[in-house]
Amino acid sequence: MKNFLSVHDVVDVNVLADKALRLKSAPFLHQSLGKNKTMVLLFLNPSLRTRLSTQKAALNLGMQCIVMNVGQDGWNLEMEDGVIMNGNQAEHIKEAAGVISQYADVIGLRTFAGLTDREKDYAEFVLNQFVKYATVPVVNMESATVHPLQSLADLVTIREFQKIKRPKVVLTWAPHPRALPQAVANSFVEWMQKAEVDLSITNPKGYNLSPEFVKDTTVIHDQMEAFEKADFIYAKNWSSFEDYGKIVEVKENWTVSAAKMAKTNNAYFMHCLPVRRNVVVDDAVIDSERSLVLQQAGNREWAAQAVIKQILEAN
Ligand code: AN0
Ligand code: CP
Repeated sequence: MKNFLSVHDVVDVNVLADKALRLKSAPFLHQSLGKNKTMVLLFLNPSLRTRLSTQKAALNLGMQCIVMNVGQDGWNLEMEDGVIMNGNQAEHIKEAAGVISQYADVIGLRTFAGLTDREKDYAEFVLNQFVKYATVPVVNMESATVHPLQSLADLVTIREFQKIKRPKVVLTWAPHPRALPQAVANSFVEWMQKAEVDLSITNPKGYNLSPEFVKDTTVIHDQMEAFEKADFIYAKNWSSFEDYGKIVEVKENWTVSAAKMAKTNNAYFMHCLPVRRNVVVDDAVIDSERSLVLQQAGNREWAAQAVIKQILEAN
């Protein structure tokens, strides 16, 4: 594995999930692997889990770890090539990535979707510019269209809690006051398509995800129908892909409630966090014993560690 940018860098998602689970039971076995190596984590956007779990994963592997909020503390970065830099951007991504690559053996990058230019976001313009100019491996810590470290942790969590060989997993859209990226949802879909689960998506009309990600996965616009017999309910808000980056009006109530969960096969509730209580999900659901949100966040450490370990071994 050179870079970890999406599921396409992974040979077998189930094998990687098993590796993460093995690290969970023996986190400090590979401390010599990262000795005298440095991981640099760059955040253009806020984070709690990704920042701490990825840092912890690097430390578990014996690495040093430097974290920088580039979006806040660094120079404003120009991402486009060939422009006259007489505006707000003081530094070009070409120099920034080249410089950071000299201090780092592995770089983690978080760069959210801008949600204004769909073509640019879906071409992963910023992530790809960074990868182009970095000379060391890059780990995606949520980019414009995907969040693979989250999806790997989600897969690990499902594998830990599934009772049957091919559980029914339902990704449901849920409301949110702000326009959020589609990255977590897209990524969950592409990982689950490669896992041994029966995946379906439920979202209101106007909130269909990109066909490039949905492929032949069933999409149901009736949330109650979709919840029937589900073993796992994965909730997430995303802004419209069709009316790109916009919040389009939804008349029905899509908040995940106890009454809706009662339609399922006593399903577990999942969410990547951070979550808005009583908007995305009711307290009664997230506080219930079927909620796996803390377990998912806990598994972020082992997911990140499995990925960084594989990169260290390959480079
Ligand atoms: C971000 C998102 O929806 O992509 C990060 C989730 C891990 N969420 C928010 O901005 C609330
Ligand atoms: N789930 C997740 O990536 O959380 P943070 O945005 O807090 O890192």
